[in-house]
Amino acid sequence: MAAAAKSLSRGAFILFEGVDRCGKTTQASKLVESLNQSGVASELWRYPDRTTTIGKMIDDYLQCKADSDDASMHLLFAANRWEKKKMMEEKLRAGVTLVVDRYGYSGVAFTSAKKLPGLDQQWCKHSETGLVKPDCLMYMEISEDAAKKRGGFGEERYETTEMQKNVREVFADLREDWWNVVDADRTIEEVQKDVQTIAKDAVERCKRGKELEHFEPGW
Ligand code: DGP
Repeated sequence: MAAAAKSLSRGAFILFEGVDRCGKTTQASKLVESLNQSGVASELWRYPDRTTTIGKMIDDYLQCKADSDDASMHLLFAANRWEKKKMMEEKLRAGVTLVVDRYGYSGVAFTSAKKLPGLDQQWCKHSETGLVKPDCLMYMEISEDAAKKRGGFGEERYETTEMQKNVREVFADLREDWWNVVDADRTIEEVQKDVQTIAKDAVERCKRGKELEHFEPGW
């Protein structure tokens, strides 16, 4: 009788997504701190990763220091995720939990929110196909009013009311049953409490050997 495949313990890929100013960066940092304190080896990752050569081109674009074709920029954002795919898999398999601030869902949401001919959601998804799929997604849902109260927009390219409205609509469209929708209108502490409960479950599932998944064609 063939031996049953042994499921391998690994770290969890926990993703935070949402519109700008939804509080995901604060929540992701706090989560990493609390996981590490409780003995779960964790790292905070962020996309775009502006430290790589590709990331520096993205940074110039976001800060409006450089302009480029929209399709090219979409592919650069995706390439910024692809260039760290191997490292991501290695870390997860080595048992490190990765708490990630934005990923391919932002890729699809921000590019398709531009509503440009040819750059629809399906086209945007192609460049993410094959990347590691998160084990847990926390969508930080914040009302337009609460987001506005958190301070004015900065200087970056996408920080306009119209763009954020479109991004919010695409996220609503992309939403799937397995997403954890977190009410981000509450205090930092209230939100963090829920975030930690959701994360704990994902960490446990991956510890027990949940298989690593990748985005399938047409996801
Ligand atoms: P952040 O560093 O999280 O504030 O992200 C910078 C901006 O870039 C933010 O407005 C969201 C946007 N963004 C993040 N990822 C992508 C992506 O893959 N594609 C596009 N077009 N925009 C993205």
